[in-house]
Amino acid sequence: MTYKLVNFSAFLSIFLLFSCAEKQEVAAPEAVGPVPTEEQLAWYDMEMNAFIHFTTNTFTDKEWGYGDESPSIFNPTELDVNQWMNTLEKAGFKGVILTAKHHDGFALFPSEFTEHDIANSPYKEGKGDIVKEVAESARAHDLKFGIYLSPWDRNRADYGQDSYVTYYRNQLKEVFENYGPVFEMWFDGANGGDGFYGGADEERKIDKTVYYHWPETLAMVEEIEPNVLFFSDAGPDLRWVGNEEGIGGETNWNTITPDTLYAGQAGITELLKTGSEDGTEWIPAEVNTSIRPGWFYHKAEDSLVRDAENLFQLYFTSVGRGSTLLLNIPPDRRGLFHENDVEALLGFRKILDSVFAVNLAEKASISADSFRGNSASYNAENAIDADPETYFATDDATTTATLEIELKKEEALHYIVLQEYIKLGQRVEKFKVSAWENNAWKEIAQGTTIGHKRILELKGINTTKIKVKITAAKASPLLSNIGLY
Ligand code: FUL
Repeated sequence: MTYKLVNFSAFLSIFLLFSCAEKQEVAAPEAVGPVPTEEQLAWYDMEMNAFIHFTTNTFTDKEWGYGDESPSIFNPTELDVNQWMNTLEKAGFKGVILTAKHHDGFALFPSEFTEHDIANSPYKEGKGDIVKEVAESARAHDLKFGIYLSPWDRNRADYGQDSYVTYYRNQLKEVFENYGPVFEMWFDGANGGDGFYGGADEERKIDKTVYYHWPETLAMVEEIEPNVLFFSDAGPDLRWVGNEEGIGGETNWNTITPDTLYAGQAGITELLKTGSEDGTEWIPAEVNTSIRPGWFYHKAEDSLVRDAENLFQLYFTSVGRGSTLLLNIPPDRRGLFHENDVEALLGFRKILDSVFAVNLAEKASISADSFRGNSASYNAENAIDADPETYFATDDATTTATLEIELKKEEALHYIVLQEYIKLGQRVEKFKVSAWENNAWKEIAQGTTIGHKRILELKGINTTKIKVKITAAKASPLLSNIGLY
């Protein structure tokens, strides 16, 4: 008995040794160019985050408060952050970023450093703290919490002086120390202009490249929250996509060279949209837009809410182009998401669930014209195995690839999802998709970059076979996933 056991385990070790050898004999490709951090990788997987714009503007019907609004007008009488978070969770959002302070300077939290805050409003008789409520409710609904604290402050008398920067940093400390963890810090680009400024009623200009001493300010925040992602027009962790319409670049490189991104430069918005293939840093574009024309709630816009189908198209032009979507949903004067917004969000979820219910590639068979070192670790199967950690790869010298997927039977295909293994850098420059129709290949879609995720419409074509041809890449293409829906 003992003898048999020993024998069996010896056999098992030899077997394991051989199968491991087969898996390990071919070295993994080396990274090409800049690569994402762990936090950036987790951010892609979140796919959709919500933005919440709420302040005195909601009660004055403005988009940019002048800074002279009395806190006494801030009075949401039916406020229910759980209604917001419930809706977001049901709609599939993974994070939420709140305007803790917008340009008007009104703080949605009781700040030690100003009187221009919620503590001086009728909300909960001055005992309320909406930043705390949202942070707590978000966590209870499995949503990560993020903060927008506008650097521009039209209320402060000292805006433009050094003492204001100290004030701003004190408030950053307050929100990061009291309401963390914070996954994303959102810095917007509007900085300076006319305002109340403690009664001065004048125009103030600052040099936004130096005034806030960003390197020191960000280092201070990072000390409190090492994993935070900083969003701004130019990064350092996430970049603006260059428009507020919800349109990501069809060509979307996650890489960009920060030095090329100074405001006012011609073509800057196009550059933010496409990134640059030879960029020196990994700074992905975030696609931010609002469910309504404005960022804040206005009754007159109740009939102008994007509908479910429109939100679904937004998903394509953001997540489907390798970015994430940051969708603003502004609470109304009651302190609730308006019924029209809720209906659109839940309808959007229904469409997503039905479109992506069954991935036909999972049960298909797949082959490639070549794969890395003829090793099973890199064959085409790795692109349909539902494991994002395995990937199809070619030999280093091969920068093109043809993969053929054969379905079990003829199906009507509506969408193809392609994903690169971006941990080792973004590589694909050009690809084509063809379908087998009337005994011949017919090209049905094509694109440039893939990145984290690329979704293309296949318009319901009836077929048994799909071919994905990577025609150009800056190095051996690595595909972690191909999905067919
Ligand atoms: C901009 C701001 O000026 C808008 O009011 C809004 O907050 C938008 C998201 O960012 O820079």
